[in-house]
Amino acid sequence: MLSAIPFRFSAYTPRRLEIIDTTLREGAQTSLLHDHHKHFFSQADKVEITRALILYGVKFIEMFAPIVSPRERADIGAIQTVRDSLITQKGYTFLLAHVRCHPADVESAIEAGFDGLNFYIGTSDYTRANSHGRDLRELTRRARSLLEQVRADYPHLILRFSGEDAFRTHDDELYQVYDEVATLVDRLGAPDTVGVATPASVARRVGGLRLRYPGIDLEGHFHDDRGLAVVNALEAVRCGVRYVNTSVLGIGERSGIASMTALLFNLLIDRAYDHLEGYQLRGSYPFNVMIASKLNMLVPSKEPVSLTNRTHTGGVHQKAVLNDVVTYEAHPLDQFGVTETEVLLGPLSGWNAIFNYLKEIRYYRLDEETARAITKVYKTRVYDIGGQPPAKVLTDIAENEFGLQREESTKPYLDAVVQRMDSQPQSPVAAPVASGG
Ligand code: HCA
Ligand code: CU
Repeated sequence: MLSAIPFRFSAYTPRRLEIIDTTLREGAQTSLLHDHHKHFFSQADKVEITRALILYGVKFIEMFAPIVSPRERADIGAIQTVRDSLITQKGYTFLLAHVRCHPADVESAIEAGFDGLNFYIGTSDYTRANSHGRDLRELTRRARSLLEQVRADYPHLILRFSGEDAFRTHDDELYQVYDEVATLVDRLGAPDTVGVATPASVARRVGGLRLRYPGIDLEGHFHDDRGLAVVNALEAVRCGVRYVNTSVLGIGERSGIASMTALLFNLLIDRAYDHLEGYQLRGSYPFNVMIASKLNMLVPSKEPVSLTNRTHTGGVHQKAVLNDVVTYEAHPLDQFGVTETEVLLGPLSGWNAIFNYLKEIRYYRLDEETARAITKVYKTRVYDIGGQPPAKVLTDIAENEFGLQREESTKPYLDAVVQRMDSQPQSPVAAPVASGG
């Protein structure tokens, strides 16, 4: 099915940083889908993710080639429809198919109306021996003749070539392949397929490619096996890579790849403002929450753009944060849509937080001295509460042992206040959202 309003890549001026989001391809390979009994993204999920990506400002979305499964093939039309429906609002978004250097993959993608093809073929000793088993000369010859033919027959398509496992491919072997295909493609990728790269090796590899192929844009794809995906992506950007593969929450094969919102968050902190043009950063946290909920989980605690990073539990931290959040919140998370600070009532809370909670959140009439006395009792009980929430233990002590009374509510808006000191909804204060994430 061809797009209703075709658009030429040559009419688009790429920004300083173009995210190529691959949540729908690499992201669909995450084992988290299996861990949480989900297994695949439904068509409705894909449509929602596509819409969110486009509204967020992403211009390039990678998907599986239709040949992967009948279901993948069937979902492409719905994704194109949502893309087309947003053209007047957001401009054109390019849909790219991830294809092996196989004519059947290529034909299926062209027939489905993709805007571009992301070719990949294993170039390292490992992928050559265990994936396609071809020697380098044969591999190069095949890739070149396929690309030549596609370039000639479909000049409007955006073509990219990646040597899979590039970071375990010797320089001379990678160049041998890339020299043959470089003039035929719009971008060259150099994926760190198994997560072995470091910032130093990224700088070396990107520097080498930059020098050898000065006219061609580069694409980065970094796996997180060492926990370095985001830092490697940042280094790649610093060294001149324009296109970066990300997924929401960094989901992907094994521990995944660079997280989209984590990358943009770091670029903002590093003041690389020219890289942030056109991205709706405030949508970051809602986007993370959306994908997490599709995986039936909370936003992981290690995700930089998370509520966890605005949640405070230690007594010293809570006291300081209640005075001024900047004491323990260094980053502009509000600009990424994490708009609240959480102070969790727990065993480590001190009298400050308890005073604040009882007075400001629960509207008890009390003075500081009473709060200190209540805290002493609370600290002896809170470790032994069975399944009860700490807030229940605290208010029981406050009411039953200290006889605290609530303020008469003369302010009607108080009923509508939402606070999350405690995960248990208790009238008149609703606490609808589970903490964490
Ligand atoms: C894989 C493929 C890939 C492809 C990256 C790319 C990788 O799942 O092995 O095409 O640029 O990490 O190499 O995701
Ligand atoms: Cu990958």
